[in-house]
Amino acid sequence: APVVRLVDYRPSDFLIDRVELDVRLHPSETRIKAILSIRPNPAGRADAPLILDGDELRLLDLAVDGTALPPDAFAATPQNLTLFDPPRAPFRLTIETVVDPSANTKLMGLYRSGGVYCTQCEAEGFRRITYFLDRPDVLSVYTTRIEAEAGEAPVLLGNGNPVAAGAIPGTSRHFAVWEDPHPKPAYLFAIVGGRLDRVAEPYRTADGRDAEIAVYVEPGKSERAAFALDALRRSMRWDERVFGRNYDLDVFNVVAVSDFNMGAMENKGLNIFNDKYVLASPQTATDTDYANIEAIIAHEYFHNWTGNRITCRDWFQLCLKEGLTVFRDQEFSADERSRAVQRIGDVRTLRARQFPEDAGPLSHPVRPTEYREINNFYTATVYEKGAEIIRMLKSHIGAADFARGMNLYFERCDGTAATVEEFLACFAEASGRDLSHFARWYAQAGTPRVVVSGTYDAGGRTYRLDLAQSTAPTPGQPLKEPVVIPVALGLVAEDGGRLDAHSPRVRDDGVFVLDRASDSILFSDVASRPVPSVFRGLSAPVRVALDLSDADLLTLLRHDTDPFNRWQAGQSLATRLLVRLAGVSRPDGAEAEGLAQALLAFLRGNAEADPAFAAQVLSLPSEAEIAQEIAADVDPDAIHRARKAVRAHVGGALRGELMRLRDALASSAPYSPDAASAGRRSLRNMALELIAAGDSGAGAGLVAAQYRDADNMTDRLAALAVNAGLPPSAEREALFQDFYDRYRAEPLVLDKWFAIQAAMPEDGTLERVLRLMNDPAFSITNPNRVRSLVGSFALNNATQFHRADGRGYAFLADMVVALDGTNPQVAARLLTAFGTWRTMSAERRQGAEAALRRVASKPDLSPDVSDIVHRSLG
Ligand code: B3K
Ligand code: ZN
Repeated sequence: APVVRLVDYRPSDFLIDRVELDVRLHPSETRIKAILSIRPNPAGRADAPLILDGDELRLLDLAVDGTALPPDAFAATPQNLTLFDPPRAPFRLTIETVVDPSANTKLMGLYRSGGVYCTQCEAEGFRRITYFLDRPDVLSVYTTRIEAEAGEAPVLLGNGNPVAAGAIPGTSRHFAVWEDPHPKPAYLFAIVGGRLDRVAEPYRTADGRDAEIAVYVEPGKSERAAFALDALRRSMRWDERVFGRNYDLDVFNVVAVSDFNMGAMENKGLNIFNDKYVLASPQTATDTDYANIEAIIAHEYFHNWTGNRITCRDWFQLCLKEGLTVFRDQEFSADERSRAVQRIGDVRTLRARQFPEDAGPLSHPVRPTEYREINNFYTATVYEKGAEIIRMLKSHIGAADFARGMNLYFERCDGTAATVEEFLACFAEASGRDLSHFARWYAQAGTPRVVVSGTYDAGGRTYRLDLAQSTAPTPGQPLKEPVVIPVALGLVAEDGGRLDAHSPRVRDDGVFVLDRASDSILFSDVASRPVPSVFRGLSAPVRVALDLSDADLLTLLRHDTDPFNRWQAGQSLATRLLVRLAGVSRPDGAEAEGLAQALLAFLRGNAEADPAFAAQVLSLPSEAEIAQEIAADVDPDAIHRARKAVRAHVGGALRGELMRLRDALASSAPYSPDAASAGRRSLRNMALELIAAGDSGAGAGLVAAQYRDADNMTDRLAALAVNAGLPPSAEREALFQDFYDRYRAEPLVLDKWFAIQAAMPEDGTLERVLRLMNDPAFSITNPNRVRSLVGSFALNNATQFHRADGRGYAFLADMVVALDGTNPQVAARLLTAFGTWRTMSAERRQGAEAALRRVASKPDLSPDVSDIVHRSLG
C-alpha cells in the first residue's frame, strides 16, 4: 500500500452536501442506490476529475442528473469510480452498487453478525457500500431508506431520526426511513437490520429536548441490557453537567452484535457495540465487565460531541477525537467510582500497553505524520497517550482555563472537521498562553524519562530537587527535544507530619513545569529531611527514575497525601525487589519479608476503609512491567520465577490477615455491580490469590468452596483464575470442565474460560491452546473468540508466548497468516504482540525474527499485516 502523508493534505476537489440512500437488504445481494448531491469545492482544483473511493464494489448503474453517462465519460473498478470531466456546477450523481454481506468476513462495510445486518464504516468502510468521497472532511446530510424481509429483519435502524416506516404492499417486505439532520462524514454512517429485542426509556435533555434512548440486543437477552441503558443515561447527564453538552436527536440507539472487530463504534445516533460491552447479568459478567461497559457506553456517547459534531479533518488528527474522548470517559468513571482507583487502573493500562509500544518498533507520535494502513493507528499511543496529553493540558493551564478552552472549541469548531492546531488554539486563546512548545507532545514519539534527585541541607534548611528529562530515539526520530512536563509534587516529612516548604517555582496547586532538559527547584524553610513525592497522580506520561531508599518508599506508602503515590511507592518497592530477584537463578522468597511487612501494616490500617484501593496496593507489578524495567535480554521465565517466589512469600506472611479480611469482607447481600461492592470483592479475591500462592493446598480448598458457592460471575471466575495457577491435578481440570458444562450456551462466558487457560504459565499451555481451537465453542471467524484464546496467549502469557524454543512465536505467525485471508484487522492486531521482540534474550530474538520473516514472506499479505510486519522488522 502507498504511504499517505500529513504534509500532502489537500482539501477535496468536490463536496457532497446531501446523500439519499436506498438499501435493499438481502443476504448475498444487497443493492444500494445512492443519490449524491455534489458540487465543486471552491477550495479545490477547478479542473479536477471526480474520483470516488470504492472497495470490492460492483457498479450496476450510474447517472448524472438522471441521465446515463456515455461509457467513455467514466471508469469503474472495484476500487474507484472516476468521472473524467464532471459538471462544474452542482449536480446529482446516482450510483447503484451491489454487495454480499454474508461473504464479508472483514467485518468492514455491510456484513452479517448472527442473522443481523450491520455496518462498520470507520475508518474506510463506507466505500465498501457505495462509491464515495470517503474522507472525514466531506460532511453530508443523510436520508436513508432501508428495506428488508419483514420476517428476517423486523427492526430497521439508521442514523438520525425515524421519519417513516411501513409494509410494502403485496410483498413480505417492509421499509424504514431515517433522516440525520447533522452533517457528518461517511465513517459515521450506519444501518442495522435484524431480529432484536429492545429496552428503552425516555430522556429529557437539560436543554429540554425529549428523546428516547434504547439498547437493542439478541432476542431473549433484554434483561442483560439494563445496565448499559443505565450507564447511557448517567453518561448523558454527566456530559450535560460537566461539559455542558446536550444530546441533539430524538432517539439514541445502541445495538449489540456478536461479531465485531473492536469494542464499539460511535455512529451518529446509532452506536454499534461488540456485545461483550453491552450484555451483563450478575451470572455472566464480572465487575470488570460492568466497569468496561460503563466506560465504553460513555466513550461512544461522548463522541457525539468530540468526534461527531466536531470531527477530524483527516485521519492524522485521530487523537483529536480519540485522546479527548478517552480523557472524558476516564473522568466520567472517576466521578462515578473512585478517582484514585480509576487513575491507578488507567496508569496500569498506559504502562502495560502504551509504554511498550512507544519503546518498540511500532512507536509513533500521538499525531502520526504518515501511514500505510490507517486501521493500524487505533493504538494505545493515539488513545491512551492522547488522553494523557489532554490531562496534562488541563493541569498545565489550570481547570478554569481548560473549561473555557473546551467551550470555545465546542462553539468555534461545531459542525467542522478540525485539526489539533485548531483545538490547541482554543486553549491558547482561553488561557492567554503560548502552547507551541506544549504541542510537541503530539509530534514527538517516545516516553520521556525523568531523572529526579534530592539534596537536603540541614544547616541552611533547604532542599533541592534536580530534574532532568531525556527521550530515547524512536523510528524516524533520532533526535529528541525537551517537552513540557507538568510535575505535580509535594514533600512528605519522614515522620509523616506536615512540612511547610516553599519554592517560588512551584505553583499553589503543587505543580512545577519542567520544560527544558534539566532544571532544579530550591525549597526553603525545610525543617527536616523530606521525602519527595513527585509525579503525583502520574501527572505526565513519563518514566520516573527517583532513587529513594526502601525506608523513604515506606514513608510514602504510609503517609503520602496523594493516594496514587502511596500505591506507586508500594509498586516501586516491589519492582526493585522483583528486578533483583529476576537476576538470580534461584530467587529466595524470604527477601520479600520487608515488602510483606509493609503490606501487612498497610492492610491493617487501610483495608476495610478502602478495599478497592487496598487490592491495588496488594497487586504486584505484572511480568510485563518487570520486563520493561529490565528492558534488554529479557528472560520471561526468570521474571516469572521471581514473581512467583515473592507472591508465595507475601501470601504466606499475610495469610492470617488475608483470611480475616476474607471473612470481614464477605457479603450476604445479593450481587450489585456498584463500585463499593466491587471493591470488596476485588480485595477478597486478591486475598484468595495470595493465600493460594503461599499455600496451594489451602488455596485449592478455598477455590473449590468459592467456586461452588459463588452467586455471581466475579467470584466464580476469580476462583477459576486462581485454580489455573494451582499445580496440575485432576481436580484442577475438573473445575475447568465444570465451568464449561455450566456455560456451554454462553459464548461470552466461555471467552473468559478460553482466556484463563491460554494464559496458564506452564509448558503444556501451547498444546492446550491448540486443543481448545478444536472445541466447538471456538470459532476462527469471531473476533472475540480469537482474542480470548489466541490474543490472551500472545499478550497475557509471557513465559509461553516467548518460549525459548520459539514455538509460541511460530504458533502466532501461523495464526496471523491463517486469519489474514479472512479478517486482516484482527490478524494485524494479533501480530503487534511481537512488539517487544527486540528486548528479549538472544535465542528468543532469533525465534521471533524467524517467525516475523516467515509472515513477511507470504505472498498477497493484506496492507494491514504487511504494514505491521515490516515495521516490526524495521
Ligand atoms: N472510533 C471507533 C474505532 C474505530 C476503529 C476502526 N478501525 C471506536 C472508538 O474509539 O470509540
Ligand atoms: Zn473512540
